[in-house]
Amino acid sequence: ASSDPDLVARARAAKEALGERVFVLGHHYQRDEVIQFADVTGDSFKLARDAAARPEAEYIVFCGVHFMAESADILTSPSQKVILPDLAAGCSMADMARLGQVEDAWDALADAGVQDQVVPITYMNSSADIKAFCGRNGGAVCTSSNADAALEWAFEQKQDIDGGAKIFFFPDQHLGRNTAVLKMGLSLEDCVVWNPLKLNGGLTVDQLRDAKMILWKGHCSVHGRFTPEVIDELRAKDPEINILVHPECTYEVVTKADLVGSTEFIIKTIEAAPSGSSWAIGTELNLVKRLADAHPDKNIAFLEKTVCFCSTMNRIDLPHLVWALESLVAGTEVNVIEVDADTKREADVALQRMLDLPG
Ligand code: CIZ
Ligand code: SF4
Repeated sequence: ASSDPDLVARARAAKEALGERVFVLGHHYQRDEVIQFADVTGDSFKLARDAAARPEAEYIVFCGVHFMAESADILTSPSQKVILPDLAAGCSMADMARLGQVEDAWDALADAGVQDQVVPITYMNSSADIKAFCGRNGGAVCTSSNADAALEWAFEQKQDIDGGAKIFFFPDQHLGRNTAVLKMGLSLEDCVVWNPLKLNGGLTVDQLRDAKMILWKGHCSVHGRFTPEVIDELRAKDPEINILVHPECTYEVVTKADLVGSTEFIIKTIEAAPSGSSWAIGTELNLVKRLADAHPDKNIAFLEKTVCFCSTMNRIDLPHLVWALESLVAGTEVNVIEVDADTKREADVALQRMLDLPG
């Protein structure tokens, strides 16, 4: 990486001055120039746990996006402060489900006479107020590595109810559909898509009654871009190539891939892959590049012809990190992410239900 040597020296000096008082978390989709200063790296779920395991750190500097910093604030002790080096580092997927829209949808499910059958499940990639909504309405949070366990748990919660259990899943329709159909044995017809921009989600009462999965019309702007056509082209060129993708990719892409799994699964798979093997990976480009650099004995390609970073992840750059760290050295806290007490309590209920899932 072509990090400015002056900024590298300043980040190093600031970290040294702060010592144990600061703990820097780096999401796998972060730039190399930032990752080099991370005390630990991980996906959103692992980082939330890593933050909770550092009670002695006064400050958690979260190099990732806003919803992740919120989750860290919920799971760490009240005296710890979580800092997001750039407040503009949001997540377009999380922004696709706003609390008001979800509450309107919930009311519409009541009007359709099905709300009693529904358990709300939100993906980790959602704002704290959406997690709190799930907490107070009998639901839970899930990640890409435990979505199947979360769906199973949710169906069990309402298994004896008239008409059968339903899940309302947000914000990522693809993770919801892929998990329901490919892991739980539901059919594509069991899934309907709730469009928050349409009256009653664009669905009829009959459709809601028949559905087992109500999927929010949200997606990831990075993972949603991979296409089955590129997989066909790569296979035509190299029949031995292994296609490895994240479950935020579309159903068509996931069904064509050889392996599907969370960010941590993708990393472990590449680490365990034999020397000389060929891979095309469908996930964020900073991570794919880093995997290619770390494994020069394997042929690792990106599953797209065009550049495909997560633009909001990339907002956290070395200048922002240096600014956040130097501010702490100077005794000024910047960009503290603080979830209010009520939201925290209810979101924690939904997060704890996830942490209690088997496996
Ligand atoms: O797409 C993302 O942002 C993912 C997979 C995040 C995470 O770490 O779970
Ligand atoms: Fe959000 Fe997708 Fe970026 Fe992840 S990769 S932070 S889901 S926009």
